[in-house]
Amino acid sequence: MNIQWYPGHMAKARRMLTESVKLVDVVIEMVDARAPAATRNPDFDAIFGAKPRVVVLNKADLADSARTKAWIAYYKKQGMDAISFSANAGKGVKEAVALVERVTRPTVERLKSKGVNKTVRAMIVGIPNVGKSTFINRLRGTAVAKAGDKPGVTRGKQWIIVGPYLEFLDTPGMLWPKFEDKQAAQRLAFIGSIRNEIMDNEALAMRLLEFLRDEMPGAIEARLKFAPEAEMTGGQMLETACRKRGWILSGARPDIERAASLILDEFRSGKMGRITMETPPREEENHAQGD
Ligand SMILES: Nc1nc2c(ncn2[C@@H]2O[C@H](COP(=O)(O)OP(=O)(O)OP(=O)(O)O)[C@@H](O)[C@H]2O)c(=O)[nH]1
Ligand SMILES: [Mg+2]
Repeated sequence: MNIQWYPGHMAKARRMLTESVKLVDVVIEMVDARAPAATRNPDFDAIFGAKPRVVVLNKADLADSARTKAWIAYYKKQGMDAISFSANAGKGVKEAVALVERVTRPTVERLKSKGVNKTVRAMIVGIPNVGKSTFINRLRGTAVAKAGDKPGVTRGKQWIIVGPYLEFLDTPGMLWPKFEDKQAAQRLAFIGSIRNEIMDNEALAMRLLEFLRDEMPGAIEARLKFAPEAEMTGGQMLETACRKRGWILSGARPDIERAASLILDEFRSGKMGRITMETPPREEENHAQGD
């Protein structure tokens, strides 16, 4: 899988973020709790510099809760406040507001002592489709930011008033120029953060089945009605799934195309079970990197 993706609108998004960060008190970096490392944009460190930044692990309802906790502990150890969130269900609203308040308290208090009621401005950033707009809508309580089930829904930045002294800047999802780590790129594709058009659905579904066979064979058994054997290829598993689930065309040919897109959909919507594909780097690795 060779992905080189940096269309013009991503370059524009980068410029916009660089400009916008000057207008806000805190940056909320949203990652997908199912792949907190792969969905983290490595460019953000350079773009946001010293601006206070917090992490929200969204789509926690689709992720493994023990691993989500481990990731939160990891971020905190790195000196970054973090919470989990389920924007769809609206779980974590109080914690999210408290998080923003915690980080911006010194500025708010300083101004209060001068008699000024400061409006806190937070910018939400992250790669496409992690749930930035849905998160803002949840915090506000009404759906004002456009959200949707595909990457690239938010096109430009948009200020949204969340409370009397709280405003959020919604921004378009931003990917990074090169996906050096092919495994990470694959995880992005599994969860649907990379557009389907630049990936072959069938190849992707085969890779996903191989991943599930190794990590979560129970999901294949439960949803696709067969026990995957260790030596089965992704292609063989896809064909078997067609037969077991009745995705068959005339002439008894397996409907591979349909199977691929249905399997990807089932995985992405959590029907195959809650799964986190990544664990936080271990202590020793951190030290090794710092040496
Ligand atoms: N299961 C689940 N789905 C979510 C959650 N948050 C958002 N979604 C869904 O994810 C999809 C993307 O949500 P958006 O809010 O449009 O994502 P975004 O980050 O604003 O995307 P772009 O504007 O394209 O960058 C939508 O179909 C949402 O309903 C969540 O916590 N859990
Ligand atoms: Mg959006």
